[in-house]
Amino acid sequence: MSKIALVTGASAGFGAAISRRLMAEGYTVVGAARRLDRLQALRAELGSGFHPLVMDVTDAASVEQGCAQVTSDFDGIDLLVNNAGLALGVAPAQDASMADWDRMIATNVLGLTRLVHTILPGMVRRNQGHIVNIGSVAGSHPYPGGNVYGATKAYVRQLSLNLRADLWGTQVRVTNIEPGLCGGTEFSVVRLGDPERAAAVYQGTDPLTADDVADAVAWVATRPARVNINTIELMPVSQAFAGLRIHRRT
Ligand code: NDP
Ligand code: 8X3
Repeated sequence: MSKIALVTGASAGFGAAISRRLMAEGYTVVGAARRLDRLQALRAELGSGFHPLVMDVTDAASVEQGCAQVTSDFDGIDLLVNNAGLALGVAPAQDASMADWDRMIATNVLGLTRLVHTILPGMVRRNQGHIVNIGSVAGSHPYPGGNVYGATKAYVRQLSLNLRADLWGTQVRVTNIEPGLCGGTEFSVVRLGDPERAAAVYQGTDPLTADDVADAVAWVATRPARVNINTIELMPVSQAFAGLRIHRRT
């Protein structure tokens, strides 16, 4: 029997790459997202081992029904990849949109938490399973315009570690993967709302790719059962820390 992975945000970017990679590792993959046409295209590419699931992680009923569907179709979920997420805007906090903040919190914090709350009890009952959360360097390293997006990823980071504390004595594993600048996904188009501005983010850089992130997910998931990788932070070589800024009176 192949292992079952539930990957959220499978219709694009990291989630699609993670789905491809996990299937290559022998997993049966349930790929969840809101855009069914994208999931169906992935099904056409990957075959019957990929199961599209329409789910909006911000909608409690959608998550409940989707997860119930997965647990009735399969014995249990061996690997949950909590990848669905987004950034909206780069404005300083004092100019940012509350609607954007609301949506980031609803998706990156509440959505991810809802998935954990729904799936984790079954993993503990079976004393087997692995939750891989997709955080971000933005959760550890502040930058101008990162405000609520970075805060949501700091939440993901701390939740991942706190889950480990609660899961002591079980075989259930938790990992937080924190990528830096990564190109080739819809992330910056969603964040900036403009393909040209999005393309400029990566101009002259050699950013991470979605396959690099999928590689990290596959690696943590295929360690021996005794090994828990708590955190992976990965950046392109072209990205580094900017340090602290000092404003001087003129
Ligand atoms: P993309 O925009 O390419 O993909 C985001 C995915 O999330 C899509 O499949 C989208 O599917 C899904 N999604 C968004 N909102 C919801 C929702 N309410 N319910 C269900 N699915 C949803 O972004 P990336 O692949 O680049 O990013 C994936 C994750 O990685 C995010 O959590 C992001 O914060 C994080 N990240 C990204 C980095 C980057 O530079 N790209 C770096 C570090 C972290 P659909 O619209 O069909 O629902
Ligand atoms: C995405 C990476 O640097 O744009 O999480 O915040 S960054």
